[in-house]
Amino acid sequence: MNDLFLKALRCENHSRPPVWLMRQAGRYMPKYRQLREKYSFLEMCHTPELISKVTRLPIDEFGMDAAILFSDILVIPEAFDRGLRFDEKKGPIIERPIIKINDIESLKTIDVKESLKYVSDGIQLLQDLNVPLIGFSGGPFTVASYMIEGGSSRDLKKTKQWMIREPESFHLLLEKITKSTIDYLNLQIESNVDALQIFDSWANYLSYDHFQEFSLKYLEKILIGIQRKIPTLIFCKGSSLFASEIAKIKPSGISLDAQGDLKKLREDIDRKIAIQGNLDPDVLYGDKETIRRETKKILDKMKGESGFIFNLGHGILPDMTEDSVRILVETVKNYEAN
Ligand code: 1CP
Repeated sequence: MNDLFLKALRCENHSRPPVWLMRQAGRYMPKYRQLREKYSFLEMCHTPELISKVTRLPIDEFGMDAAILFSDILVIPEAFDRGLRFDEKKGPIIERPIIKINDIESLKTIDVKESLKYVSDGIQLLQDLNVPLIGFSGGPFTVASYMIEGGSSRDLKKTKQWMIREPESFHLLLEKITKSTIDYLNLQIESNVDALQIFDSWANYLSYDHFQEFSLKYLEKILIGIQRKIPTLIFCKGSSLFASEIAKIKPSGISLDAQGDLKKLREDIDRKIAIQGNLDPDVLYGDKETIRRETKKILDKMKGESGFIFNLGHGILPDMTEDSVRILVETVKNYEAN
């Protein structure tokens, strides 16, 4: 088993940094698109054999040092019975969004062993991977935003209006999502994932104080609820701004967005906490030389650091090419750390 990633999460890695990329199993891969001609995205998420197949695609093609489970953060609203579908143009649609307080009060705790069994079955088919498997969930604030907006949103206007006007019921919603997320992550742990990442992607829509009240508080509850049984990374857009606050809840690692300077952030964050990041994903639109140069800049900056994992500041986009991903991964893997 290649354990570079787990070593780096414990801040015990002394060779080159491990590398994996957010959204590494996705539409930029022709083999993924071929599968999508046969199956809808949700069919793929619901079928253990396809979960296993898609999770392996980037590992087989590019040799990343960790695999991320193929699934989506929106399986939680789906399991809350709010209805989920994916529109080719609009993206995710929640068919029964939260529109009144009673919609929150009547949400029932998810029986994860029943509703999300397909995820644990998928994880079980991945036990022969030769790299660690990362399980995941959304952060409660981000999941709540999809449940209120009814899908993707440019401004999270409905979510923030609700949060500001009705904080009490908004907290109740976050509380309910948190409880089911803890059960869901514990199910993934029991099924044998090696690490977890929590994606509170849209926390960057929050002010500094609201971040603590509506995002961080619930991320901490999750870390406590899973009893820190396995290493857990926290990602959000805005993580380089909120890094020192995130460090206070003691995750194993913080996944940093592309805005922050890794070297400066390393000095501010407790050295027991690993950092992950943070190449601007748009660099993947560059030519070979640009990708190599920008990747090396980060590698040089972090040379000799034991708790560093190479990643992007956010996910790979569907119109990026396999060649650019290959060059990035090769550059990290061929880097002489000493
Ligand atoms: O059309 C298709 O084939 C679906 C494209 C796709 C894929 C491949 C979606 C739709 N989700 C995923 C997989 C996915 N999503 C993974 C696992 C695979 C991997 O990372 O390689 C993960 C970890 C996610 C997480 C996820 N889903 C997040 C958090 C991470 C992030 O990017 O910020 C969010 C916000 C979602 C919601 C989602 N899922 C899919 C779409 C188009 C969206 C909406 C994004 C938005 O609102 O902008």
